[in-house]
Amino acid sequence: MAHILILNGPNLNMLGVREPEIYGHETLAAIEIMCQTAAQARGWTIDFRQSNHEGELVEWIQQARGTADGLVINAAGYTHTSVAIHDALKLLEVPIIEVHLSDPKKREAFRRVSYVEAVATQVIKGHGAKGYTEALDALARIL
Ligand code: DHK
Repeated sequence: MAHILILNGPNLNMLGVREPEIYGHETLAAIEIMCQTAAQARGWTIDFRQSNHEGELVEWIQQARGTADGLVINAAGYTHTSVAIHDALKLLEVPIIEVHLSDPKKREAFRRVSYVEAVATQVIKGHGAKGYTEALDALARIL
């Protein structure tokens, strides 16, 4: 039975009201239910978390060492800025799936750099909320 950590970065707690034309109408709570359902169907457990704080995300990634079989991460705005999250992800020896609701490469120039991409096993972007369950599908193929 696999245990998967799903991490969400800043402002993703505002999904549903935050620029729905870009991020969709689903709330983060709805996405968590989608992930719980998909994980249960595989007999997996998931730990689904969100933080607006870079250091908290770094600590959760560090704690995933030895406890999680895979990581799904939408680092949100920190994707484009955080060397600290990049360095923490390098500590993991399990598959890492980077997820974005939108496709940042098709948006403003400052979103084109991802510090997560270089350490990710796979990137899923631009598929809205279903990108999260696609990330679990990707982990199932890898694990
Ligand atoms: C979410 C964010 O909050 C942005 O800062 C990223 C990402 C894109 C998303 O599409 O899920 O640039």
